[in-house]
Amino acid sequence: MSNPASPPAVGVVDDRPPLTFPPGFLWGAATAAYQIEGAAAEGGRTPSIWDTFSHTPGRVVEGHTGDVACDHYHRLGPDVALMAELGLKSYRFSVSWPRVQPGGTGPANAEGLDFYRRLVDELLGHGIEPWLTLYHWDLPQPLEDVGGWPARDTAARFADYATLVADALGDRVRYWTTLNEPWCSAFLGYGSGVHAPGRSDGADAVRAGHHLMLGHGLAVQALRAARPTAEVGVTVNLYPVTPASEAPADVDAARRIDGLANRFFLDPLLRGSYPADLMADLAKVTDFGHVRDGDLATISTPLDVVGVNYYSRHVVAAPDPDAEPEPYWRAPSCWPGSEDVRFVTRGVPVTDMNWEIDAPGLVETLRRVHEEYTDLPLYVTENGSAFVDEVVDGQVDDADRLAYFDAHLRAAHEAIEAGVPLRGYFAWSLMDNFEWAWGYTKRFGMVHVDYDSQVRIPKSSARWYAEVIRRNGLAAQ
Ligand code: IFM
Repeated sequence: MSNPASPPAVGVVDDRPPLTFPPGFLWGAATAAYQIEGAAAEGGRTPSIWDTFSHTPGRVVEGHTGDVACDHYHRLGPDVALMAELGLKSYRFSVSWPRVQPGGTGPANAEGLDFYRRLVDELLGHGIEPWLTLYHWDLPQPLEDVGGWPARDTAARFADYATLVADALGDRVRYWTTLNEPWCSAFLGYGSGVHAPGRSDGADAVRAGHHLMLGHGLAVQALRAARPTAEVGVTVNLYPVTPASEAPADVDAARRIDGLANRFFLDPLLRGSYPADLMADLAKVTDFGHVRDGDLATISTPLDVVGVNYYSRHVVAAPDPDAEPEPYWRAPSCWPGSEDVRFVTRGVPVTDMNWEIDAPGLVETLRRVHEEYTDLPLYVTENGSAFVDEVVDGQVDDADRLAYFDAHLRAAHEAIEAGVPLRGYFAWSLMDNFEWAWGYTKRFGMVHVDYDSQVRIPKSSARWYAEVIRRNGLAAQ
């Protein structure tokens, strides 16, 4: 089978045309605090749930932790210079909550905020637009100790933290994302437990999802109060969900997983309601007693932009009592109430995460958000792939990753031509980093990181992406 993400083989004529993106298209790359910063116990930072989780034996592959990571905390200047060398127009980073508000309550930690002030100033000094994410999964541990996201109060704490950051950085940061991928925080963190804090309870996962969205809504209001000119949004990770066949039972399995993966978040955030069919599917898990009057109005507080993270597609089939469950999805499950739905592999090329490469799925996803949910400007706030890289003579030729980006940028362009108001694209990731439960064993970066020496080597994909940015599009091949 041919690889949908690969350029044609040598000798095969490639008639793909050059593609130009709209003027002002925001080309960027993304990272997250715990994945790159290191300096876990410096400058007043206190543990987050990911510090606790990664230091718990058996939770992260090879016992890796984010203690040092890419040591970005100490290498901010050269790292931003590298971004400038690649020509990035924007850099999406996240603020570590326990660095700026140790413990998750009380006053700001000036030293923590100073790190982000320096980062933002350095970016602006190089003409790079800072794009700030408030929460990329690093809940302060003391907030987990009093209940974590399943507890309603965490939402209010998050809004307080948003105010602290907006007061400090609102004068120089235009783009604000409240949450990154609340599905992962809720359903991997509290459902399957493969992410921090590693709890496994379907009802807690559903409560966590609701309180994350409530925290988002309260934070949007707090950001607007602090900085009326801020452009505020949220980032959701979305998947097209395809039935393995047209059999009604497979179609229903796809409906259920689409409900949990996509509509659980899109509907409350952009329509102010939970889908009725999803609530029915979840009836044996929760009675939704945690949802109070007014919550959905808060959750759907109007936004300025919507961020979409896209990696792959889910193909699913009806439960089969005789089938061996896929290990990753086995109970405890991140699909409460639909644990028995089967995730099917189609035999198409996959990345090193075993995720199927499916660029057309990006077109579908962006069109769906625009056509079914919102006219707001959309940004691909993450898209990328892990592959095994090899350093040869000081170079990394990551042809697979480059082909993945190429195919997905072509898909992004197709979505724009179909009328989607897509305004920017952020590659995941600027550099190799701590890939959560996989530790440092998976590399998503356009820039290779040697974790012993901390030497950075831009891979072929980074050089290629720099050229894409320079041209504002893709050259004819
Ligand atoms: O590394 C993660 C990132 O933190 C969130 N989105 C998906 C990426 C790849 O798994």
